[in-house]
Amino acid sequence: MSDPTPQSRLRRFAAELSAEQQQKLDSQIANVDFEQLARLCSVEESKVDWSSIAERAEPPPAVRLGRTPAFGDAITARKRGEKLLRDGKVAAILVAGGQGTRLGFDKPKGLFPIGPVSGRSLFQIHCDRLLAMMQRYDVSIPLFVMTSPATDQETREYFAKNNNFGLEPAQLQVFCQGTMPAVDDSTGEVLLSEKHQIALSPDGHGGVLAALDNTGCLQSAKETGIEYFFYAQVDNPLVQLCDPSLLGYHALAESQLTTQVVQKRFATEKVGNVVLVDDKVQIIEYSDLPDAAAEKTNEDGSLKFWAGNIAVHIFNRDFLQSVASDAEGLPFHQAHKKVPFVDDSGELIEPATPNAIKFERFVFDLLPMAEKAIVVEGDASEVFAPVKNAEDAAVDTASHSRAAQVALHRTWLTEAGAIVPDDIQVEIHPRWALSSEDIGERVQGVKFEADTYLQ
Ligand code: UD2
Repeated sequence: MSDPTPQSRLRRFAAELSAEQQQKLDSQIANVDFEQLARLCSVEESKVDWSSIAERAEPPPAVRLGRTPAFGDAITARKRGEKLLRDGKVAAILVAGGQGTRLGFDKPKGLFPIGPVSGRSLFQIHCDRLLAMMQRYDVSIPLFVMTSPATDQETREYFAKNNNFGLEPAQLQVFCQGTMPAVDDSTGEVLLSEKHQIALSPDGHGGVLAALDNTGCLQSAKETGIEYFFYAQVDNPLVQLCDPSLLGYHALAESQLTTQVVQKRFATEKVGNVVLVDDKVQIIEYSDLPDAAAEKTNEDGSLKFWAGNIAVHIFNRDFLQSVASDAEGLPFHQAHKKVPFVDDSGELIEPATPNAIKFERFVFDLLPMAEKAIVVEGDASEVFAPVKNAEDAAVDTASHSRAAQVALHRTWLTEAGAIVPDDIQVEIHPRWALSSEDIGERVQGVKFEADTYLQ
C-alpha cells in the first residue's frame, strides 16, 4: 500500500459524503497548492530577528505636518492631486475581508453603523465620500471592495439592497480574496474543519494583490486608464479617501508607494511602526517591535519611532502589476493559532492551545519592494478613528470613533463661526462639505441647539 497522498488523506471520509459534499471537497482540494504549502512548511519561517532590525531602524524620511518637502509645497501638491482625479487616473480600494471578531459584531465590519448622528455604516460613509469626490471633480472614481469568503455574500447583498449607495455598477467592483489552508503545526498536514471541508482562512490583506490580479481587476483598471490606487481599510471612517494632497505628494515625489502615517499616541500603540531600515521604508508591526525600542525617545521627549501605520497607501498600478507578475509575490507570514479540526476518528476537536499554522500575506510587505516610497504625516484627529474593539476596550471602540468624528466636524463648524455646545452631536455628510474649507458662511453665528446631521 503506497503512502497516502495529501489529497487522499483529505478524502478519508469520502464514503460518508454525499455526491455534493464530495464535489465541494474535490474543488477545494483542486484549489490547494500543495507544493507551495510544502515549501512554506519546510522553511520553518526564518524567525525574523526583529530586535536586530529595530537596532538598525531609523525614523522614516517623512513629509511632516506643516512642513514643505523639497519636491513641492502643499498648494502644488493639492492641485496636482486634483488633476489626477479629474483625469480619471485614480481608483479606491477598501479591504473588508476580515471578520470583526474583536468587535463582537456578527456581520461583515463594513455593515457596522458608525455615523454618530446618521447611523450610517462604514461602507456607506466611504461611498458617500467617494460620490462627493466624483461630483466635485466631475469624474468616475472606481471603488474596489475586497471581501473574503467570510464576508463576501453578505457584503454583496448589502450593497445590492442599498442600490450600491448610489454608485453606478461600473463604479463598484466587489472581489473576493484568496484563502489558505491551515496545517497541523507538527505534521504540516492540511486540516479538515468538517469531513467534507478543508480548514480555510482568508490569506491576509496582502492577498489583495493576488486577488486584484486573478480577478482581472488590475487589467480592467489599466484598460480604464487607472494609474493610482488609493488603498484603505474599511474599519476607519475618518480616512480621507482619495485625498488630493496625498495623491499630489505621491505624484510630485514620483513615488511608487506612499504611506500615510500619524504620530503614535503612545509607544506601544497597536499600529505598525513605519521605519527606515537599510535605506528601505518598511513596517515593524506593533507585535514585533520590542518594548525597549518602542519606548525610545528623542531629546525633546518625542518618540523615536513616532510614525504609526494607519494602513492608508497609494500604489502605482504598474508597481502592483510588476509585483503581482513576480512568481513569489508577497511573502507569507505564519501564525500559530487554535484551529478546530476533524481527527481520524471523524470527531471535531476544539483545541485548547494553538495546534495549527495559518498563512497570511501583509500588504505592507510591499513597502520594501518599492524603489521609491515616501511617507506623509496626517493629523490623527482628521484621518484616523478605527473601529476595532468592543465597547469595554480602552481604545478604538465604536464610541471612540463616533466621538472623533463629532470632534472633527464640531471643529469645522466652530472655525466657520458656529456655536456647537459640547453636549451637541454634529455630523457632516461629505455632500454638504468635504472639508472645513467647503463650509463658507453657511453657519456663521448659528447656535446648534440639538444633535444635527448636515447633509
Ligand atoms: C492593522 C495593521 C496595523 C495598523 C492598523 C490600523 C496589520 C497586520 N496591522 O492592524 O499596522 O495599520 O491596522 O488600523 O496590517 N483584512 C482583509 N483580509 C484579511 C485580513 C484583514 O481584508 O485576510 C482587512 C480587515 O477587514 C481590516 C484590515 O484588513 O479592514 C485590518 O485587519 P487586521 O484586523 O488584521 O489588522 P489590525 O487592525 O490588527
